[in-house]
Amino acid sequence: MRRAVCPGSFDPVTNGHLDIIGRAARLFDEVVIAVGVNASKNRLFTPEERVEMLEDATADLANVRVSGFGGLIVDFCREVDAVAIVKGLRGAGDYEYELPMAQMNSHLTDVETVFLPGAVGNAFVSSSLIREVAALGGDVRGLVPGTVHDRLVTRLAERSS
Ligand code: COD
Repeated sequence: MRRAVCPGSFDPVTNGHLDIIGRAARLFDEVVIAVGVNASKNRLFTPEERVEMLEDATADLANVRVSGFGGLIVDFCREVDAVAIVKGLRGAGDYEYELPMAQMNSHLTDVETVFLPGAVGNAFVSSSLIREVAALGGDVRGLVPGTVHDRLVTRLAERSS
């Protein structure tokens, strides 16, 4: 059984994330999506809400499960017995950000990092831009799953009332 971990903040999950998760699920026997907290980013959804949205969005992928995690991602990988961390790269900016993390994780353990090139059509999609554009009234349908879009609109309306 070769298991991989797809970590991220997923605040909220986008079609870009789902492309990477779906492709990882074809490469590995099992994929665990690890929902973490990036302290440097503003949060819109709680970790529990993000787990719920991911469970819903990946319900059709039989070998994918979702879990929250705290602490080091390599410790989580050891806990679930994963051999690899799978990350998506949209461009050079992602590579600059991800490479030192992959090197640090490789220094800490023997868990490999596997980079998958993001699909060209999703290259401009990030959770932070989705939050910003939706908050300013822009239409982000088609960039996130339908249920995520609905929850986004509801949460932003709650925040502004
Ligand atoms: N297309 C392709 N890939 C994409 C897209 C897209 N449109 N959008 C995002 N991705 C990829 C990102 O490149 C990333 O690989 C992954 O999806 C998750 O993205 P985010 O933005 O949801 O998640 P991040 O970058 O905020 O997550 C950071 C982690 C929580 C994974 C990270 O901080 C972490 O591992 N923290 C744990 C603590 C730790 O171990 N720290 C030491 C690291 S060396």
